[in-house]
Order: sequence, then C-alpha cells, then structure tokens
Amino acid sequence: MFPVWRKVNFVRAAADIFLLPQKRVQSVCSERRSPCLSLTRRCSGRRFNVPPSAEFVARVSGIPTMAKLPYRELADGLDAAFVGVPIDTGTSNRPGARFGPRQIRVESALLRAYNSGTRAAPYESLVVADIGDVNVNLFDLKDTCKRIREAYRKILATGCIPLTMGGDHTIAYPILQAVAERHGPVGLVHVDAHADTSDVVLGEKIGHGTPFRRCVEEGLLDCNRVVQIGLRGTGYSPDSYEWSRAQGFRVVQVEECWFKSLAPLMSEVRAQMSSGPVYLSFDIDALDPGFAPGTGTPEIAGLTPAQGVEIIRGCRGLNLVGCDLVEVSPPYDTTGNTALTGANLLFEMMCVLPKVKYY
Ligand SMILES: [Mn+2]
Repeated sequence: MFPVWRKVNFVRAAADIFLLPQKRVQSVCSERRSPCLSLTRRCSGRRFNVPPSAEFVARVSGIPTMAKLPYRELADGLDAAFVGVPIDTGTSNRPGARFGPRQIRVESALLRAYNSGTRAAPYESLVVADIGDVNVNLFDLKDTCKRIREAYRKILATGCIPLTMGGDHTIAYPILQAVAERHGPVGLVHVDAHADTSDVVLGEKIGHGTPFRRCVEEGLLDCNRVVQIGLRGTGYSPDSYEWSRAQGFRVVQVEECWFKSLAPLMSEVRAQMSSGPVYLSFDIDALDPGFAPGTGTPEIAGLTPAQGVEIIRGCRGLNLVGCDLVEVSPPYDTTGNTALTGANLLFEMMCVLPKVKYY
C-alpha cells in the first residue's frame, strides 16, 4: 500500500492529465485542505504547475509538452515559459532544425522535477508552462523574424522569462530585439562552435551565421558583457574571431576549454556580467558532434555535455532575462539523444533563473 500522501499525489497527477470529473477533483483538493484554483490549474491546489511524476503516470502517456508541463496559450501569469520556434530556413548546411522543438518535447518526457546535482526545485519556485510555438512562415525568413519579434514582445510584456527551443540560430536576432526593447542592451553568454557574427552570407543579411552582427549593429548588446564560449572550426580567414574581440566580446576558443572544468571560467563570466540583464544563447553544436550529432553545422573537438552543464550552472546568480537552446536537427540523430541533451540543458537553464528555490 502507498502511504496516504502518495495516493493523493497520484490522484492529483492523474487529474492533471486525465481531467477527472469536477466532483472528484474537489474532493482531492479538500483532502489537501487547500482551495481549488481556477480550472486553468486543473485543481491541483498548488500555486505552481508540477508535471506528473513518472512514479504515478507513465512517461509515454499524454500529449508531449515540454517537461510534461501544462500547455497554455498565453504567457500571462507565468514566471517562465517554454516556447518553440520551429525554423531551419536560416541554415547554411544541413537542414532539419524546424523539427527541433517537437523532438525536444518528446524526449523531455524523461525529465523529473528536481535537479539532483544542484538541489534546485524549479517547480516549487516558478509558475512554468509550455506556451507552444511561434507561428513561423517557412517560406519567408524575414517575415518569420517579424513574427518572432512580435511574439516575444507579448511574452516579455507579461514579465515571463522565455526559454526557447529552436529552430536555427537566426531566431536569436529577433528575440534579442524584443528583449532589448524591454530591458535595454543585455549581456550575452553565447555558447557555440561558431561566432555567428558574419556580415552577409550569400548576399543575405539574415541567417543563422549573422544574428550577433545584427544585434551589435542595432545596439542590442552590452558588448563588454558578452562572452562566446566553445568557438572552433575552420574559418574564412586566419583571425576568425577578430571582429568579436574588436567589439569588446570575450572570446573563449574551444582550445581553452579542452580537458578541464569550466567552473573557474564561469566565475570570471559572472564577474563580467555583473548585475545587469543577461541573455543565454546555447547552440547545441557547441557540444562535440560525438555527443550531439543531430545538428546542422557540426565541428569536431567540441565541449562535453558536462562542460555544457557547468556553463549553465555557472550562470546561477545572473540576472537572466531569457535563454535559448538552438540548432537541434532531429533528422541527423534519429536516436533522439541530441534532443534529449537539449531538453536536459533547457531544464538546467530553468534551474538557474532568478528566484529558483534550492534545497
Ligand atoms: Mn550558432
């Protein structure tokens, strides 16, 4: 027999998924001596959205939202929200990132509620939900950028922090336009194999190789509070990262990361970022393609997943105003492991948002 609280937990979890009849729901709530909240919270009697535990509800059941959180149409009332931006029309090599948000959601069914490594309890601190995808235009990248900017304006206007699932890296540009509109020029922790600071590619200003050049041109970044970590690969000139450094960015090439913990680097990054608003943009291709092959422009000798986690955990204490995980391309990793890694990195990002409770 389960102890009573476990039974209640089970019923509560099941109610979240299966929409128990209201009568039963009320009795569950009264068992917990807490009033039913609005139907939008489905009676859990809790202030926060808590995904059903796989102890009581099978992982493979239900509609695959991110982390098995409730789906909401709007960001209103949320402290943080997972948002998908399913495009790959800005990619320069292998496509497929348009399927990223879907596969990340599917693989995220493995995520549990607590961070065992850091003892973070995001669902005891923040109201979080999956608010679906931006309605992108797969035939027109510039129109897509406009749609993203408008969608993020609305999300940010509610005070909700967006946790974005890409989609190719083009999306960071319109997202940062909306972010800077609300917060002013932001610091940026950019984890990537590439600087993404090209001026034009094939004559085009908008694409996944150019977002941070556009951001600098438009004054969206506080350039002395920008760090790019994991950069590598062949370049178009011997000084591939000269432009970044000339803007005041700190560039940490992958060679500086090999064979060591990145915790000391992150303590320097925290000092660099200070107390101002910071955006975290994590391109999955920062990781070695041996760990994350499902991506469009893989480069050898990349970061390990543990180093990726160290970078994100090292952002704890920063004034994070938004995060993204981009460039997961499911067709290039049909095992789903790249998307699973992406889902875990997004969970880690949620755990370092301001005001998250730690045990
Ligand atoms: Mn990138």
